[in-house]
Amino acid sequence: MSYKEIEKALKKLETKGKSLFLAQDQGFEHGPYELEGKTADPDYLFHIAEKGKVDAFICQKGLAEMYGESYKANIMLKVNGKVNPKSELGPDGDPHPAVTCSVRKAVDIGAKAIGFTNFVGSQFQKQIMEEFRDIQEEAHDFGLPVASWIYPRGKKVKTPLSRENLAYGARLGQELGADFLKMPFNGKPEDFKEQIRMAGKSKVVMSGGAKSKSTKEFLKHVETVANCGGQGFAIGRNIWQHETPLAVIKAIRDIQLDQKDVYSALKRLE
Ligand code: FBP
Repeated sequence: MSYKEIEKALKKLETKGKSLFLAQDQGFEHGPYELEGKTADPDYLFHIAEKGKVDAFICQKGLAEMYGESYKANIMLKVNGKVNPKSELGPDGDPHPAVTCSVRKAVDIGAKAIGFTNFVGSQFQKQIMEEFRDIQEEAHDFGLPVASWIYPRGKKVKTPLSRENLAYGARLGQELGADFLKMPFNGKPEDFKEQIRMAGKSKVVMSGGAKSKSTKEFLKHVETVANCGGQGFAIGRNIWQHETPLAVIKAIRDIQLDQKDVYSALKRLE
């Protein structure tokens, strides 16, 4: 399929040219400690995605297959994942996620995009990149855009958030053919702009990170990234672990789509 077709599919993952994805694979990636109270209920999470009108809800196959049909939300199906290495159930050594879903199955489930983590710097990166090659090519054959999580990680990686490593990661993601690059923001706008520069046509979205103690501080990051020209955000815990997730989504959209500042966006939470 030509890239023009993929570009048409990408438009369906945007609102006014920008993207906000809600990510929930932390039950898999981190463990039950992330899923306090109602956040363990997939219906609660899908409800936030639908009511919040995010551009896609990111989840593993189980949630997508058993719950997705009941909700009006685009699904970005995460097709690889790893168990938390800090858990007794997790593996030792550098990360090498399991491929957990085929592209064909994701298409059957109705996914509108595919998500895949590339741990750049892992001693297993050769295999991970080769797995990504197959996924990316098959997804594009089916007309599905592909998002790559680009996380510098592995025992050789001493500074995962350095400008050099993030910029290199962005370039690897672009040259591997990922349509979106879901990447950390290290707090330095000039470094994020460099990630965007290295990414070319690949669209850089900021990864949310652990729940911030202060919504204001979190929204300041959102504002900075929006001002850098980022495509958007793929946020999990800072939305669904918040007591008013839909208000947080509205605040993010105010900043992202209507160029409001943090202080006026915070009114959504009053
Ligand atoms: P958050 O916004 O909650 O951080 O989610 C983004 C995400 O990339 C998830 O998709 C993934 O499960 C998790 O972060 C990875 O976390 P870690 O950096 O601990 O591997």
